[in-house]
Amino acid sequence: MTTGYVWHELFGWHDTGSGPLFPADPAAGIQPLAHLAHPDTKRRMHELIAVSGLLDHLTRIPTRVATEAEILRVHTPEHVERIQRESGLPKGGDAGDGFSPFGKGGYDIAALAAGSAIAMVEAVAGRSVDNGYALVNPPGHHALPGTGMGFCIFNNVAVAVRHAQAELGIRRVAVVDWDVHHGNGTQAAFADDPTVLTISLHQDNCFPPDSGPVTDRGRGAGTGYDLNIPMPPGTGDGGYRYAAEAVIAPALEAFRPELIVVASGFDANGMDPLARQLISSRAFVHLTETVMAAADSSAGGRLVLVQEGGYSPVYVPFCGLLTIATLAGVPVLEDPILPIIAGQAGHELEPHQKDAVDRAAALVTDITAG
Ligand code: 9RB
Ligand code: ZN
Repeated sequence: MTTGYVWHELFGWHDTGSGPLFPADPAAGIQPLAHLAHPDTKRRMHELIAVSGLLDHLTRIPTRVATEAEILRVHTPEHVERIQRESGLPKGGDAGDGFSPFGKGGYDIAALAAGSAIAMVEAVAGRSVDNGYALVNPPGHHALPGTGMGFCIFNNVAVAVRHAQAELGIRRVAVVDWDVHHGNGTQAAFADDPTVLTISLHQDNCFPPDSGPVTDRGRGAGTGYDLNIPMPPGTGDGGYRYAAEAVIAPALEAFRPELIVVASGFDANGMDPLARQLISSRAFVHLTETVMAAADSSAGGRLVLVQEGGYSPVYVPFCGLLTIATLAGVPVLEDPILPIIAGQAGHELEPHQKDAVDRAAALVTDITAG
Protein backbone atom coordinates (compact mmCIF):
# COMPACT_ATOMS: atom_id res chain seq x y z
CA MET A 1 0.00 0.00 0.00
CA THR A 2 1.38 3.44 -0.87
CA THR A 3 -0.06 6.30 1.09
CA GLY A 4 0.33 9.92 0.04
CA TYR A 5 0.94 12.65 2.58
CA VAL A 6 0.70 16.42 2.49
CA TRP A 7 1.99 18.97 4.97
CA HIS A 8 3.43 22.42 4.44
CA GLU A 9 5.18 24.59 7.03
CA LEU A 10 2.88 27.49 6.13
CA PHE A 11 -0.07 25.54 7.60
CA GLY A 12 1.69 26.01 10.94
CA TRP A 13 1.91 29.76 10.30
CA HIS A 14 -1.86 30.34 9.97
CA ASP A 15 -2.24 33.16 12.52
CA THR A 16 -5.26 32.61 14.78
CA GLY A 17 -4.73 35.76 16.81
CA SER A 18 -4.35 36.67 20.44
CA GLY A 19 -7.50 35.35 22.10
CA PRO A 20 -8.75 31.84 22.89
CA LEU A 21 -11.77 32.22 20.58
CA PHE A 22 -12.25 35.96 19.98
CA PRO A 23 -9.56 38.61 20.08
CA ALA A 24 -8.37 39.40 23.59
CA ASP A 25 -10.50 42.14 25.21
CA PRO A 26 -9.68 43.15 28.79
CA ALA A 27 -12.95 45.09 29.17
CA ALA A 28 -14.83 41.86 28.39
CA GLY A 29 -12.46 39.86 30.60
CA ILE A 30 -10.90 37.98 27.70
CA GLN A 31 -7.20 37.53 28.42
CA PRO A 32 -4.66 36.94 25.67
CA LEU A 33 -3.98 33.24 25.10
CA ALA A 34 -3.17 31.02 22.15
CA HIS A 35 -6.39 30.41 20.20
CA LEU A 36 -7.96 26.96 20.73
CA ALA A 37 -7.40 26.43 17.00
CA HIS A 38 -3.74 27.44 17.18
CA PRO A 39 -1.89 25.55 14.43
CA ASP A 40 0.67 24.08 16.85
CA THR A 41 -1.67 21.11 17.37
CA LYS A 42 -1.39 20.20 13.69
CA ARG A 43 2.34 20.98 13.58
CA ARG A 44 2.80 18.61 16.55
CA MET A 45 0.88 15.94 14.64
CA HIS A 46 3.22 16.36 11.67
CA GLU A 47 6.27 16.22 13.92
CA LEU A 48 5.07 13.00 15.56
CA ILE A 49 4.53 11.50 12.11
CA ALA A 50 8.15 12.39 11.33
CA VAL A 51 9.74 11.41 14.65
CA SER A 52 7.85 8.09 14.87
CA GLY A 53 9.33 7.06 11.52
CA LEU A 54 5.96 6.79 9.77
CA LEU A 55 6.91 9.64 7.44
CA ASP A 56 9.60 7.42 5.89
CA HIS A 57 6.85 5.06 4.68
CA LEU A 58 4.68 7.79 3.12
CA THR A 59 4.90 9.38 -0.32
CA ARG A 60 5.15 13.15 -0.02
CA ILE A 61 2.73 14.85 -2.42
CA PRO A 62 3.74 18.40 -3.34
CA THR A 63 1.40 21.10 -2.10
CA ARG A 64 -0.04 23.69 -4.44
CA VAL A 65 -2.16 26.82 -4.27
CA ALA A 66 -5.77 26.48 -5.47
CA THR A 67 -6.54 28.90 -8.27
CA GLU A 68 -9.36 31.40 -7.92
CA ALA A 69 -11.31 29.45 -10.55
CA GLU A 70 -10.97 26.27 -8.45
CA ILE A 71 -12.17 28.03 -5.28
CA LEU A 72 -15.04 29.61 -7.23
CA ARG A 73 -16.40 26.14 -8.04
CA VAL A 74 -17.73 26.23 -4.44
CA HIS A 75 -17.52 29.83 -3.17
CA THR A 76 -19.01 33.15 -4.28
CA PRO A 77 -16.81 35.86 -5.82
CA GLU A 78 -17.83 38.18 -2.95
CA HIS A 79 -16.45 35.76 -0.34
CA VAL A 80 -13.19 35.17 -2.21
CA GLU A 81 -12.70 38.92 -2.76
CA ARG A 82 -13.36 39.76 0.90
CA ILE A 83 -10.80 37.21 2.11
CA GLN A 84 -8.28 38.54 -0.45
CA ARG A 85 -8.90 42.13 0.67
CA GLU A 86 -8.61 41.40 4.41
CA SER A 87 -5.55 39.24 3.75
CA GLY A 88 -3.80 42.40 2.56
CA LEU A 89 -4.50 44.32 5.78
CA PRO A 90 -1.66 44.64 8.31
CA LYS A 91 -3.55 42.62 10.92
CA GLY A 92 -5.47 40.36 8.56
CA GLY A 93 -9.18 39.68 9.03
CA ASP A 94 -11.79 37.09 10.00
CA ALA A 95 -13.32 34.19 8.09
CA GLY A 96 -16.81 35.51 8.83
CA ASP A 97 -18.12 34.88 12.35
CA GLY A 98 -15.76 36.94 14.55
CA PHE A 99 -14.02 33.97 16.14
CA SER A 100 -12.11 32.74 13.11
CA PRO A 101 -9.27 35.24 12.73
CA PHE A 102 -6.52 35.03 10.15
CA GLY A 103 -3.38 37.09 9.77
CA LYS A 104 -1.83 39.05 6.94
CA GLY A 105 -1.41 36.70 3.99
CA GLY A 106 -4.13 34.40 5.30
CA TYR A 107 -5.65 34.08 1.81
CA ASP A 108 -2.49 32.43 0.53
CA ILE A 109 -2.46 29.84 3.33
CA ALA A 110 -6.17 29.10 2.87
CA ALA A 111 -5.67 28.72 -0.89
CA LEU A 112 -2.71 26.41 -0.17
CA ALA A 113 -4.94 24.25 2.05
CA ALA A 114 -7.62 23.94 -0.64
CA GLY A 115 -5.01 23.36 -3.37
CA SER A 116 -3.30 20.67 -1.31
CA ALA A 117 -6.60 18.80 -0.91
CA ILE A 118 -6.90 18.99 -4.70
CA ALA A 119 -3.33 17.72 -5.11
CA MET A 120 -4.05 14.70 -2.92
CA VAL A 121 -7.26 13.87 -4.80
CA GLU A 122 -5.31 14.10 -8.07
CA ALA A 123 -2.62 11.75 -6.73
CA VAL A 124 -5.16 9.17 -5.56
CA ALA A 125 -7.42 9.45 -8.61
CA GLY A 126 -4.40 9.14 -10.90
CA ARG A 127 -3.16 6.11 -8.95
CA SER A 128 0.26 7.52 -8.13
CA VAL A 129 -0.64 6.48 -4.56
CA ASP A 130 -3.35 4.11 -3.26
CA ASN A 131 -4.77 6.49 -0.64
CA GLY A 132 -3.65 9.64 1.12
CA TYR A 133 -3.78 12.04 4.04
CA ALA A 134 -3.76 15.81 3.49
CA LEU A 135 -2.76 17.45 6.77
CA VAL A 136 -3.96 20.93 5.86
CA ASN A 137 -4.79 24.06 7.84
CA PRO A 138 -7.03 26.10 8.11
CA PRO A 139 -9.84 23.53 8.10
CA GLY A 140 -12.82 23.76 5.76
CA HIS A 141 -16.02 21.88 6.59
CA HIS A 142 -17.98 24.81 8.09
CA ALA A 143 -17.23 27.18 5.20
CA LEU A 144 -20.40 27.97 3.21
CA PRO A 145 -20.41 29.23 -0.38
CA GLY A 146 -20.75 32.84 0.79
CA THR A 147 -18.81 32.92 4.06
CA GLY A 148 -16.27 31.23 6.28
CA MET A 149 -17.06 30.26 9.86
CA GLY A 150 -15.92 27.98 12.68
CA PHE A 151 -12.19 28.52 11.90
CA CYS A 152 -12.79 27.59 8.23
CA ILE A 153 -12.09 29.98 5.33
CA PHE A 154 -12.59 27.84 2.20
CA ASN A 155 -14.21 24.41 2.09
CA ASN A 156 -11.14 22.36 1.19
CA VAL A 157 -13.05 19.07 0.82
CA ALA A 158 -15.82 20.57 -1.33
CA VAL A 159 -13.29 22.29 -3.60
CA ALA A 160 -11.39 18.99 -4.01
CA VAL A 161 -14.58 17.02 -4.75
CA ARG A 162 -15.73 19.52 -7.38
CA HIS A 163 -12.25 19.35 -8.93
CA ALA A 164 -12.44 15.54 -9.11
CA GLN A 165 -15.79 15.78 -10.89
CA ALA A 166 -14.76 18.58 -13.25
CA GLU A 167 -11.26 17.43 -14.18
CA LEU A 168 -10.60 13.83 -13.17
CA GLY A 169 -13.48 11.87 -14.70
CA ILE A 170 -15.03 10.97 -11.35
CA ARG A 171 -18.78 11.29 -10.93
CA ARG A 172 -19.95 9.68 -7.68
CA VAL A 173 -18.19 10.83 -4.53
CA ALA A 174 -18.97 10.10 -0.88
CA VAL A 175 -17.82 12.52 1.82
CA VAL A 176 -17.59 11.02 5.31
CA ASP A 177 -17.16 13.72 7.97
CA TRP A 178 -16.10 12.33 11.36
CA ASP A 179 -15.15 15.68 12.84
CA VAL A 180 -17.19 16.08 16.05
CA HIS A 181 -18.88 19.20 14.65
CA HIS A 182 -21.51 19.15 11.93
CA GLY A 183 -20.13 19.40 8.39
CA ASN A 184 -22.65 22.10 7.52
CA GLY A 185 -20.62 23.75 4.77
CA THR A 186 -20.04 20.50 2.91
CA GLN A 187 -23.70 19.54 3.33
CA ALA A 188 -24.74 22.92 1.89
CA ALA A 189 -22.36 22.68 -1.06
CA PHE A 190 -23.90 19.37 -2.21
CA ALA A 191 -27.45 19.56 -0.77
CA ASP A 192 -29.24 19.32 -4.13
CA ASP A 193 -26.69 17.01 -5.77
CA PRO A 194 -27.36 13.25 -5.81
CA THR A 195 -23.85 12.54 -7.16
CA VAL A 196 -22.27 13.50 -3.82
CA LEU A 197 -23.35 11.61 -0.70
CA THR A 198 -22.42 13.54 2.44
CA ILE A 199 -22.40 11.66 5.75
CA SER A 200 -21.71 13.68 8.90
CA LEU A 201 -21.09 11.85 12.19
CA HIS A 202 -21.13 14.55 14.85
CA GLN A 203 -22.12 15.50 18.39
CA ASP A 204 -25.77 16.49 18.46
CA ASN A 205 -26.16 20.29 18.50
CA CYS A 206 -22.53 21.14 19.23
CA PHE A 207 -21.42 23.52 16.47
CA PRO A 208 -22.85 25.29 14.55
CA PRO A 209 -25.79 25.81 16.92
CA ASP A 210 -28.90 23.80 15.91
CA SER A 211 -27.17 22.34 12.86
CA GLY A 212 -27.13 18.75 11.57
CA PRO A 213 -30.34 17.04 12.75
CA VAL A 214 -31.06 13.57 11.36
CA THR A 215 -34.03 15.13 9.52
CA ASP A 216 -31.74 17.19 7.22
CA ARG A 217 -31.61 14.97 4.15
CA GLY A 218 -30.80 17.28 1.24
CA ARG A 219 -33.22 18.84 -1.21
CA GLY A 220 -34.58 18.40 -4.72
CA ALA A 221 -32.75 15.71 -6.66
CA GLY A 222 -30.29 15.46 -3.77
CA THR A 223 -32.92 14.38 -1.24
CA GLY A 224 -31.65 11.33 0.64
CA TYR A 225 -28.01 12.05 -0.21
CA ASP A 226 -27.26 14.01 2.97
CA LEU A 227 -27.06 11.72 5.97
CA ASN A 228 -26.59 13.14 9.46
CA ILE A 229 -25.76 10.99 12.48
CA PRO A 230 -26.10 13.29 15.51
CA MET A 231 -24.66 11.46 18.54
CA PRO A 232 -25.50 12.31 22.15
CA PRO A 233 -22.74 14.03 24.15
CA GLY A 234 -20.78 11.50 26.18
CA THR A 235 -20.49 8.92 23.39
CA GLY A 236 -17.40 6.71 23.54
CA ASP A 237 -15.68 4.09 21.39
CA GLY A 238 -18.66 1.68 21.46
CA GLY A 239 -21.08 4.28 20.14
CA TYR A 240 -18.72 5.30 17.36
CA ARG A 241 -18.07 1.66 16.43
CA TYR A 242 -21.81 1.06 16.17
CA ALA A 243 -22.31 4.17 14.01
CA ALA A 244 -19.59 2.98 11.64
CA GLU A 245 -21.05 -0.52 11.37
CA ALA A 246 -24.77 0.34 11.29
CA VAL A 247 -24.72 3.50 9.14
CA ILE A 248 -21.44 4.47 7.50
CA ALA A 249 -20.53 1.04 6.06
CA PRO A 250 -24.01 0.19 4.71
CA ALA A 251 -24.56 3.71 3.33
CA LEU A 252 -21.29 3.53 1.40
CA GLU A 253 -22.08 0.02 0.20
CA ALA A 254 -25.46 1.24 -1.09
CA PHE A 255 -24.05 4.36 -2.78
CA ARG A 256 -21.00 2.68 -4.33
CA PRO A 257 -18.87 5.82 -4.71
CA GLU A 258 -15.96 6.03 -7.14
CA LEU A 259 -13.99 8.07 -4.57
CA ILE A 260 -14.34 8.53 -0.81
CA VAL A 261 -13.15 11.75 0.82
CA VAL A 262 -13.06 11.95 4.62
CA ALA A 263 -13.32 15.23 6.50
CA SER A 264 -11.03 13.99 9.25
CA GLY A 265 -11.32 15.90 12.50
CA PHE A 266 -9.97 14.44 15.74
CA ASP A 267 -12.10 16.57 18.05
CA ALA A 268 -14.36 13.69 19.18
CA ASN A 269 -11.41 12.54 21.28
CA GLY A 270 -11.85 12.40 25.05
CA MET A 271 -9.48 15.33 25.66
CA ASP A 272 -10.97 17.92 23.31
CA PRO A 273 -11.89 21.35 24.71
CA LEU A 274 -14.56 22.10 22.05
CA ALA A 275 -16.80 19.04 22.36
CA ARG A 276 -18.00 16.44 24.88
CA GLN A 277 -17.25 13.07 23.33
CA LEU A 278 -14.98 10.41 24.81
CA ILE A 279 -13.34 8.48 22.02
CA SER A 280 -9.81 7.13 21.82
CA SER A 281 -7.42 6.45 18.95
CA ARG A 282 -8.96 2.95 18.76
CA ALA A 283 -12.17 4.47 17.39
CA PHE A 284 -10.31 6.52 14.76
CA VAL A 285 -8.51 3.34 13.66
CA HIS A 286 -11.86 1.54 13.36
CA LEU A 287 -13.41 4.43 11.41
CA THR A 288 -10.40 4.38 9.08
CA GLU A 289 -10.72 0.61 8.56
CA THR A 290 -14.43 1.10 7.80
CA VAL A 291 -13.84 3.64 5.02
CA MET A 292 -10.88 1.64 3.67
CA ALA A 293 -13.08 -1.45 3.30
CA ALA A 294 -15.79 0.62 1.60
CA ALA A 295 -13.26 2.18 -0.78
CA ASP A 296 -11.92 -1.27 -1.65
CA SER A 297 -15.45 -2.48 -2.37
CA SER A 298 -16.55 0.18 -4.87
CA ALA A 299 -13.80 2.73 -5.49
CA GLY A 300 -10.74 0.62 -6.27
CA GLY A 301 -9.46 1.68 -2.84
CA ARG A 302 -9.52 5.41 -3.76
CA LEU A 303 -9.66 7.16 -0.40
CA VAL A 304 -8.49 10.65 0.61
CA LEU A 305 -8.53 11.99 4.17
CA VAL A 306 -8.39 15.76 4.64
CA GLN A 307 -7.68 17.31 8.05
CA GLU A 308 -10.44 19.28 9.80
CA GLY A 309 -10.56 20.08 13.55
CA GLY A 310 -9.01 18.72 16.74
CA TYR A 311 -7.83 20.95 19.59
CA SER A 312 -5.95 18.84 22.13
CA PRO A 313 -2.27 19.45 21.44
CA VAL A 314 -1.57 16.38 23.58
CA TYR A 315 -3.87 13.81 22.02
CA VAL A 316 -4.55 14.88 18.41
CA PRO A 317 -1.01 13.89 17.28
CA PHE A 318 -1.52 10.29 18.44
CA CYS A 319 -5.00 10.03 16.91
CA GLY A 320 -3.59 11.33 13.63
CA LEU A 321 -0.52 9.09 13.73
CA LEU A 322 -2.56 5.92 14.21
CA THR A 323 -5.09 6.95 11.57
CA ILE A 324 -2.37 7.43 8.95
CA ALA A 325 -0.52 4.28 10.06
CA THR A 326 -3.77 2.37 9.44
CA LEU A 327 -4.10 3.90 5.97
CA ALA A 328 -0.54 2.88 5.15
CA GLY A 329 -0.67 -0.54 6.84
CA VAL A 330 2.52 0.28 8.73
CA PRO A 331 2.90 -0.52 12.43
CA VAL A 332 4.04 2.43 14.57
CA LEU A 333 4.54 3.13 18.26
CA GLU A 334 1.65 2.49 20.63
CA ASP A 335 -0.60 5.32 21.76
CA PRO A 336 0.75 6.17 25.23
CA ILE A 337 -2.40 8.14 26.11
CA LEU A 338 -4.72 5.21 25.30
CA PRO A 339 -4.81 3.81 28.86
CA ILE A 340 -6.05 7.19 30.12
CA ILE A 341 -8.76 7.62 27.49
CA ALA A 342 -9.84 4.02 26.88
CA GLY A 343 -9.44 3.03 30.52
CA GLN A 344 -12.17 5.36 31.70
CA ALA A 345 -15.81 4.32 31.78
CA GLY A 346 -18.12 5.40 28.97
CA HIS A 347 -17.08 3.24 26.03
CA GLU A 348 -19.99 0.79 26.13
CA LEU A 349 -22.78 1.46 23.64
CA GLU A 350 -25.66 2.98 25.64
CA PRO A 351 -29.32 2.54 24.64
CA HIS A 352 -29.83 6.25 23.87
CA GLN A 353 -26.74 6.20 21.65
CA LYS A 354 -28.04 3.11 19.84
CA ASP A 355 -31.38 4.87 19.30
CA ALA A 356 -29.62 7.87 17.74
CA VAL A 357 -27.66 5.65 15.35
CA ASP A 358 -30.72 3.56 14.50
CA ARG A 359 -32.65 6.68 13.45
CA ALA A 360 -29.95 7.41 10.86
CA ALA A 361 -29.63 3.72 9.89
CA ALA A 362 -33.33 3.67 8.94
CA LEU A 363 -32.58 6.21 6.17
CA VAL A 364 -29.92 4.13 4.43
CA THR A 365 -32.53 2.21 2.39
CA ASP A 366 -33.24 5.40 0.40
CA ILE A 367 -29.65 5.51 -0.95
CA THR A 368 -29.02 3.86 -4.30
CA ALA A 369 -26.04 3.53 -6.60
CA GLY A 370 -27.65 5.64 -9.36
C1 9RB B 1 -18.98 31.39 20.18
C2 9RB B 1 -19.52 30.24 19.64
C3 9RB B 1 -17.21 27.90 18.17
C4 9RB B 1 -17.34 26.67 18.79
C5 9RB B 1 -16.74 25.54 18.24
C6 9RB B 1 -16.02 25.64 17.07
C7 9RB B 1 -15.42 24.42 16.50
C8 9RB B 1 -15.09 24.29 15.22
C9 9RB B 1 -14.57 23.05 14.70
C10 9RB B 1 -15.88 26.87 16.47
C11 9RB B 1 -16.48 27.99 17.02
C12 9RB B 1 -20.87 30.45 19.52
C13 9RB B 1 -17.57 31.69 20.51
C14 9RB B 1 -21.84 29.49 18.97
O1 9RB B 1 -13.71 22.40 15.19
N1 9RB B 1 -15.08 22.53 13.64
O2 9RB B 1 -14.71 21.36 13.13
N2 9RB B 1 -17.79 29.08 18.65
N3 9RB B 1 -18.89 29.09 19.27
N4 9RB B 1 -21.16 31.67 19.98
N5 9RB B 1 -20.05 32.24 20.37
C15 9RB B 1 -19.98 33.58 20.91
ZN1 ZN C 1 -14.62 20.21 14.66
